[in-house]
Amino acid sequence: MNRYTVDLTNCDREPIHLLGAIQPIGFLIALTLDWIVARASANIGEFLPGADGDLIGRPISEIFLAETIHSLRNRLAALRGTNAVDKIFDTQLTRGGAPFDIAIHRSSGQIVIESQPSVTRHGDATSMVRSMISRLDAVDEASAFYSEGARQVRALTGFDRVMVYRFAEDGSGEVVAETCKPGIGSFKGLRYPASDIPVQARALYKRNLLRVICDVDAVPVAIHPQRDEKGELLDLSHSILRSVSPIHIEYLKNMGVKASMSISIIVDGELWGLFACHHYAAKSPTFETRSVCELFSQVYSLRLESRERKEVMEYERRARDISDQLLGAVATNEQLLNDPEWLATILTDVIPAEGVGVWINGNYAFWGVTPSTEQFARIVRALNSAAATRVFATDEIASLLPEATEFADSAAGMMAIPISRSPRDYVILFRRELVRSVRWAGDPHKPVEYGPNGPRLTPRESFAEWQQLVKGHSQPFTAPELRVAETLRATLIEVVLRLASEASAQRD
Ligand code: BLA
Repeated sequence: MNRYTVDLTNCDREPIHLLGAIQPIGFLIALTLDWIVARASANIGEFLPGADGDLIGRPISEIFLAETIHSLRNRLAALRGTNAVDKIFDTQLTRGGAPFDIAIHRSSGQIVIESQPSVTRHGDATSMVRSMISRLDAVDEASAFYSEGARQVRALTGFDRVMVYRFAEDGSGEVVAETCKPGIGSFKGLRYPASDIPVQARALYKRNLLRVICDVDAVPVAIHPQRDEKGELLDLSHSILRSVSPIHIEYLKNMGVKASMSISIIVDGELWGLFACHHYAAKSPTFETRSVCELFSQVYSLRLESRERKEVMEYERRARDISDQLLGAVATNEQLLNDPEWLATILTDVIPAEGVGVWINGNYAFWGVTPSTEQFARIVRALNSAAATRVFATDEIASLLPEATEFADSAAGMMAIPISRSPRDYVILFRRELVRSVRWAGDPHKPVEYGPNGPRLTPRESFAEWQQLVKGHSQPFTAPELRVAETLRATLIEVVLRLASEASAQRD
């Protein structure tokens, strides 16, 4: 097996698709394009009595039944040069042998066949997914949609805990829904830093939608030979049995988890999140259950995508209504603009914030949790020197004004909406530091012995790491919120200009 030295400092560089080993629940054979055995996992003899290391160089027709090879050839032809995986269930590989489930795909110029003994089948996979989906369609709220997804995956697979883990733009993530067996505590609402699921893993999970770790204590089985005649390692990106990163195994062990599975949720071509599943005993979902899970998460992803589009459209429509309301109200009562409470109620209805400050002609007014007058004046000066003529938003005011760390506990992020032609007058929405609004739900685990990398590889330490990383940051402002703020800016400028021209007309 290849030995890479991985530790907490170089996780992003661990080549998790080239570890040269599989999990012992099945075996792997890689064939040349003329169906000669080029590689085999060291455990093949346990599954195919009589087959062992000297398979290399032999035609597969000497080992598998002719009709099985025929089906495999047809499946491979249908995959037409892609890396996609196809599966055949409940098939004999050798005469008189037990039935196997088989997965086939192309990789590194070879044909990869992975197999596992078949177990009793569940029934019709399509109707199973159909009934799972119809339950999803019955729910309304986003949070209920997440919980229902977790419930469905748990009902299908029987994992002790199933979570919906949602990624933020910076790669960190949050457990947004969870369903679990009683008495194992909860991770719901918790956040973790991007490094817990490093960059290359997130990239792989966009291409390969599902991975299982059947037993964290199982010894990985090496594939021989590791390198082909060109010196290349077998790319296991699409392998079903791929053995996973030892760092991640340590994470699971430190958590007391014995088996894990995760399924990608892809929205608009990006990794939106994962169904993350834990089990406290070894667990090996069948090839068929995995296929149903993949299909379910693909349909789930599409449903989520259309829900999110609809949500953004509805949000933007509501924002236009608010903007009209604002215009109409100020037209009949111009004093309203100097009333921060009124403005705040309207604005925070569409752009959540804990505080609002208004700065017009050197007069300021506040609502909610905001910096002091003097701090506010400094922010306005900094904004003016940055000559912001458009909406400016940051989740870390200190990136614009270093001394803002002093008041980060009351205002860590802000959205500044310039409301006069020259950047001078502003409405500013403030958000509090994010760590203050998220609390650790308690440690659901018994004390465990830590692996060589210590307690960092545990959810609690991850949470602490995440808190460190987001210190001084607020919940970021989103792209739709920025678009809405631009609309509101145009409205506010219009109002301010009209009031100014009315005032000067009165003076003349
Ligand atoms: C993979 N890390 C993962 C996966 C999850 C997590 C879900 C996908 C693999 C799987 O299905 O188990 C993280 N699991 C979590 C989190 C929760 C959870 C956050 O249940 C919260 C409740 N991991 C670290 C650090 C490193 C690291 C510090 O914490 C590296 C320095 C590495 N995690 C790591 C790697 C993988 C991984 C390399 C890829 C595993 C693979 O697919 O080979």
